[in-house]
Amino acid sequence: MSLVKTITMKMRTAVSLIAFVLLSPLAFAHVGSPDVYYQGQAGPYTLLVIIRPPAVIPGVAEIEVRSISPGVTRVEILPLRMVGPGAKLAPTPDVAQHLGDPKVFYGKLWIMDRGSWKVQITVDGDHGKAEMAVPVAAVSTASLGMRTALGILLSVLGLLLVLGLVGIIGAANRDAELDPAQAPSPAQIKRARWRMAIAAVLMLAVVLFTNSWWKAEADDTAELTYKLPHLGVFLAADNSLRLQLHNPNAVRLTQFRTERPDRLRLDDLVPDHGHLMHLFIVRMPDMRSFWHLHPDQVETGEFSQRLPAMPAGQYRIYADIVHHTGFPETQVGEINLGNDLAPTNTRPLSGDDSGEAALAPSDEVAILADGYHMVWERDAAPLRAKQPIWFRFRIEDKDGKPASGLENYMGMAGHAVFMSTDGMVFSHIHPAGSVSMAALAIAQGGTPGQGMAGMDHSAPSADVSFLYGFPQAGDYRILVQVKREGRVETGSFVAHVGN
Ligand SMILES: [Cu+2]
Repeated sequence: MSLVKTITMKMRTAVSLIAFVLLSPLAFAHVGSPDVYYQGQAGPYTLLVIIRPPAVIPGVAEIEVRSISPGVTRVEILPLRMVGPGAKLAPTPDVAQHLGDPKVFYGKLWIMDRGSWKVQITVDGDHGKAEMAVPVAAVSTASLGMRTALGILLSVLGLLLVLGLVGIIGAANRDAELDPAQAPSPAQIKRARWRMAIAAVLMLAVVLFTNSWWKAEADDTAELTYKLPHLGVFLAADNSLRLQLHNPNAVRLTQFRTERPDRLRLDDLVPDHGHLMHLFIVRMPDMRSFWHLHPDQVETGEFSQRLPAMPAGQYRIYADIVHHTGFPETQVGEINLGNDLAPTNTRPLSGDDSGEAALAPSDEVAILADGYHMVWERDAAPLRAKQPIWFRFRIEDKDGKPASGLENYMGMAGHAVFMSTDGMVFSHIHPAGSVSMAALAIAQGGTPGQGMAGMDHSAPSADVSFLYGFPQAGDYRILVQVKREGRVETGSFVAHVGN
């Protein structure tokens, strides 16, 4: 590694450290909900993992591993690139530390580069060693200006350094050969002044050069800040919804400075639980008309879906996709339906598509379209932001008995959307947590097509639970989808989240 590169990295590290202190995490895939919550198996051990990625890369991710199974004595954590050579070049893992509770292990990891990462977790305990990998997408969500006070301080110190150096050069040329108390000759003074002038010009050149170098670095970094992609949305006469993916984000192909930032690709999408795109269309602000569709890719970056008969309104659109690196994105858009879409000019729901036109939100018991009930089995504890919470729901028949006939919906017992009522937070969640199932498959060394692996293929029971943590306080809606006797049912719940 060259000296310049080393210095650059150190400077960047310092900048991002400052940024980490100043910034709270903003938007990301999922929208506005960057933290990872995942529960899964490391061999015989069940672990609940929370990863809080930094707001600026390079930066520090916080990792919390809670052992649900007894007997875990040691946890090691290691950040690795999801794909490419970096995925194999493992640095030495960090040992996660206890903070009080012996079942909770905590550590911090430096994420040095933007993109698709995984945290490799090695546990040791009563049943021997085992491993699991949890995907995490690392992006900078902001680049920061320097604080004015710090800027002034550094400018003054810099100026003092420059003046000091010029002064030293002057003194050396004027006084170095003199005896104590001897006055310099006019010729020596003149020579010293000349050399001070030359030194000042050289120093000015150095300052200007480093300033432009710094600016180039800052511009590169700013270009790599993650921007929320906004879909191009167009509704054709036959009520086909056309979606043009937006690609505003640059990536650096390798960490080396010689590689200029490049665009993310759109020709590299991989299916996530069976579909290249999971499209959610939610009428705002009432959130009563809710649709979960799976458009077809008609061209690179272009998707199309004939809509079902939807009621008029202003709709928010969220499109979940996953890149081949396991990097998940949610693209957002809007569409205004001036009139109800006529049943004669629409396509009835089919396949995995689902939705409801008039969902009544409830606090605890949602009445489903088939007359069954979905009960949110919540305790009295208030909901708080940034806490991992198991959201448990039970499907009951009209007599209040656990429902039979539940089926897997796209390979899982259920799918849930956690969405803030202002639409600024949107997360598509599964029983295992907030990770993209395709990314999880890649992290565990499989292909995204195996995104169904590790899921329970047996017929689900009447209980379904989801692991999630709200990113911030506010009002949310939880939209829970299960499949029973061939029909997808959606329950809508109101959640008030405090700090
Ligand atoms: Cu899903």
